[in-house]
Amino acid sequence: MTVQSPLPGGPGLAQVRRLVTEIPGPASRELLARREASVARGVSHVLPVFISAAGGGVLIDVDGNSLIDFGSGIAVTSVGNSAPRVSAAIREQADRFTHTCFMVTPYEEYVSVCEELARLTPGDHGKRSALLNSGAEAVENAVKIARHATGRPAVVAFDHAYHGRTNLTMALTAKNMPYKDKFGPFAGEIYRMPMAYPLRWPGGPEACAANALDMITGLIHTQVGEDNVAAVLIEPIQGEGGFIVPPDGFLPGLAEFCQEHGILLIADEIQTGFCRTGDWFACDHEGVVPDLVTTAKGIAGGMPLAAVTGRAEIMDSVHVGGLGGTYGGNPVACAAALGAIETMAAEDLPGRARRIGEIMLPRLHKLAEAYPVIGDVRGRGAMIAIELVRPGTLEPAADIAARVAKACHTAGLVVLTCGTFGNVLRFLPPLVIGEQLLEEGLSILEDAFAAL
Ligand code: PLZ
Repeated sequence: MTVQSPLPGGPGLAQVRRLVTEIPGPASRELLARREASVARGVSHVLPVFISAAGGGVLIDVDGNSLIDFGSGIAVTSVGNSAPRVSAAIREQADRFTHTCFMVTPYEEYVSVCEELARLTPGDHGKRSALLNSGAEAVENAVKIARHATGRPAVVAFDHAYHGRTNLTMALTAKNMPYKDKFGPFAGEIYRMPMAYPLRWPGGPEACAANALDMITGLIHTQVGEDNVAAVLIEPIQGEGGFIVPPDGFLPGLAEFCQEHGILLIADEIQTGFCRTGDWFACDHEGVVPDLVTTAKGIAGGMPLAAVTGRAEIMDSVHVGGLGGTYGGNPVACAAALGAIETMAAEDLPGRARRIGEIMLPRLHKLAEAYPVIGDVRGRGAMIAIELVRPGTLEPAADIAARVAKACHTAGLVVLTCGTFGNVLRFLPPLVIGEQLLEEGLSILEDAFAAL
């Protein structure tokens, strides 16, 4: 028997951290044992606690502990868990119908989501969208569409990139462990280029944008040939690879190069999109208008939904029946997305994301002054990270990142790590988190560094 929280989730949950057992408590430990005996080992977890309710900035576990959420289920519950408009829309839709398959008999909710995507994604050109179930599936479809529209085979991706775990998206993802190791052979015609990573750029952050653009365009010319490239695929701020923010000018330069050569620019906004970085989309920051945009995660308040949105003529170059899937744009997921998007506008979540950044960054910079193991503080809006190194060097300190994360977890703060070298602590609070809870989370982090 497991103890279930008597409370429903959503923003009505008490917005406090409260530990009533050790982490994990007895009810979670019992579920962990069942998990071990039934769930594949390859599917891992960050914290060994099982959740029974969540909302606002807290997660409640089956032992009654209330944890502060700096993870949002990996940048998904930006509107908060069980956000009222999202759960009401899900309930209403589930009571009317749960599935027809849009490819068999269509329904309005799918069309409404595509209309919202056309309105909200960068650029005011004519757009079309296709809806899918997961981020990886969206990236797969963006590549299919780009190849079809251009008649070219090659796809350019970057160092530190993450695009998913399917065969094509593993090929596009840069990091071997844990994503790719012995899962090959991988899809072909993927060409990897250096990423404009200011902290680690050999010539220093000032030279990074111009040097990286020179290298990338040079390598595409000599190793691939511009005319063979269907698309350049990039996360405008890299997520799993370490919250790497390219220097100003890099993305616009890349967009210009693509346009010059008839190469499609695909922005993977799966982690950065839907208000996370303080704009509706990270590309908005420098006014970059990609040809195709992939979205997922934050789009539907936790329901599985993803999309490819792009220039009408590119999207519509694909023959009738060339895109789809049984569940893509499921009506319940679409209703949730409409509720989530309404929440983002009504509660000014881009503004909330910027405010979160304004609160977090000064405290993190101060922490970095006190602890030279923090080699970099970076991010935008509510997508913030610190990169840990051996003091005075760039040598990654993954062991320290793991220790700090563990200390935070034990104290009831959910934080995630990331980065090619596993040495980045990332912070992705729900955008609706209360400021007191946010400050308390930062204090826990500071305590974790003090206790090192
Ligand atoms: N593109 C930019 O961030 C998902 C992965 C977690 P799916 N990132 C979290 C894990 O370890 O599996 C992601 C992303 C970017 C694509 C994806 C893939 O999205 O919905 O997980 O398929």
